[in-house]
Amino acid sequence: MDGSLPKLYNAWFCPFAQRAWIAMLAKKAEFEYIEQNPYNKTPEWLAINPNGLVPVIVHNGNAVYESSICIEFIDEAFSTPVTILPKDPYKRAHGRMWGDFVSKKLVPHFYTMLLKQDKEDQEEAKTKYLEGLRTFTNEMDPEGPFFQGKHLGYVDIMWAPFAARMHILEHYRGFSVPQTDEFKRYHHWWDIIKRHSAVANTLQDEEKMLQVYQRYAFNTTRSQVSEAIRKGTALP
Ligand code: GSH
Repeated sequence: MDGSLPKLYNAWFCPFAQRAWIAMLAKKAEFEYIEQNPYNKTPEWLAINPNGLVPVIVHNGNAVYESSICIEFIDEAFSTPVTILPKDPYKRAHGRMWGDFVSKKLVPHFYTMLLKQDKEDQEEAKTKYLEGLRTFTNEMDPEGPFFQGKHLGYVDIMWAPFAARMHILEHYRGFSVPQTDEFKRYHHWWDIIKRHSAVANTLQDEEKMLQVYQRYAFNTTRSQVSEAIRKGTALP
């Protein structure tokens, strides 16, 4: 233990970094926020994370990266009364299964929908995104209000940053979650989530966000995520 506060290397526009940020706030852990431009691959930055991606948490001289791992680390490393993953082993596994669903069945379609310039490819991504959202919604605890019940948890944190970027899809691709009965639970979930202080304090100006995502909508970004979508490989 070196006594200094844990550092969170974050980029304000990044949904993955937002996960770690929400987890820190939800956990009520003390930390130092460091705004990091992940695209500027200086030797200092690559020494912190050789992959050059945000988020990174540096705690007691050790660097932890990968947003889903950061959430779990925050939950385990800081002993506060808040727990992010449930205590029960099955519920923990259930949370991880649906966090994995977010990573594999939802997030890739978000980026595909934005990056692809061909209308047919965009429509295919919209169909898959909606299909994923339907499955995700059906798995939400019916009593809620959160995904796994009464408390903001792992799955909520995995998905909230992407739910917060729905206006980007609406603006650039005319996509929105239908206001139908089958998505009632989803809309209720988002209404609750966006007001939770840990999420609310990480939300950004929508106009500013649209500007940043222009690079995705016009397929000019060279981010590692966009290169993976172009090549059809797994996201970094
Ligand atoms: N799998 C990583 C995670 O979940 O933490 C993805 C993180 C990620 O892609 N972060 C982006 C980044 O740092 C910003 S949103 N990009 C820098 C680059 O592409 O070089």
